[in-house]
Amino acid sequence: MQLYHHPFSLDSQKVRLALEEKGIDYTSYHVNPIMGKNFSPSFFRMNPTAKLPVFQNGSHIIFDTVEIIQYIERISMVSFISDNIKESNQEIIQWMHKIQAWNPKFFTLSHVPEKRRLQVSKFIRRVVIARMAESPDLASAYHQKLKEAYETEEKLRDSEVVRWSKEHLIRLLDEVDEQLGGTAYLGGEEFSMADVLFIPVLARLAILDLEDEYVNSRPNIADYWAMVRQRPSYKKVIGRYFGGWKKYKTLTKTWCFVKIRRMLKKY
Ligand SMILES: N[C@@H](CCC(=O)N[C@@H](CS)C(=O)NCC(=O)O)C(=O)O
Repeated sequence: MQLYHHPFSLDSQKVRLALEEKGIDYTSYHVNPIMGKNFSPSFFRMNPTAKLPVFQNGSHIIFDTVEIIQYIERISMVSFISDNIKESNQEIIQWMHKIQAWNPKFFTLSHVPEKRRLQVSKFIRRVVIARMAESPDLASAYHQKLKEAYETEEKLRDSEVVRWSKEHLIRLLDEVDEQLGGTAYLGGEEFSMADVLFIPVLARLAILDLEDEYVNSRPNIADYWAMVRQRPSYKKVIGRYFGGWKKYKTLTKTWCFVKIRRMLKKY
């Protein structure tokens, strides 16, 4: 089994947490979207949306995060890899879809300093154009991604889009906080795939330095966040890259790469 993913990608974090929790071995391929690696022809040919993660088992390729996680659950049940071999119940599945319905894109980008965001966006567009010149047969799919990049910039200028994304997040957090007032985890007293989908949302808020506003202001979520960060899966998938000072190292490394490539005009 192969997973194409990146530590920066929230949906990749969800799938990797599921794989770690279920103890499933896989071959890992890092595809850094900030460096535009998701546009390299070999990856783009397999996945013309260029989105991460992508899970491959033989000829079976899955692009949807919830579907990948449910597939991982089924594999772990069939092979009895994990001690926790219960399939997610309807309540857990409902939580998974509710969490997945919040798209972190506009919220995240609206918290990145505008100058840096525009520089990265321009760099990625240049990468797309360079890859298009190398593989003209993929031109229409590359054009689609360029169009999406311009649309994203336009939407970010619309305060309503950003406000709507923030309100959606607040509704989700309030609902989770209420649930965690009665149970230790999202789906009940046991850790489940609903938690696997939710933990990266909290990690994203921490990376954006928004913990006080969104996490610590909700006591049940704050306690839960302190508890789930102790899990080995969290430490391996997220903590290793973004725990404490490490996030500065991780983000600076990528930023320097983009800056050098821009200077050298090497896309
Ligand atoms: N098909 C995925 C979409 C995942 C997704 O939006 N991935 C983001 C990162 S978390 C991405 O790869 N963005 C890069 C791009 O849109 O070019 C799902 O809905 O489960």
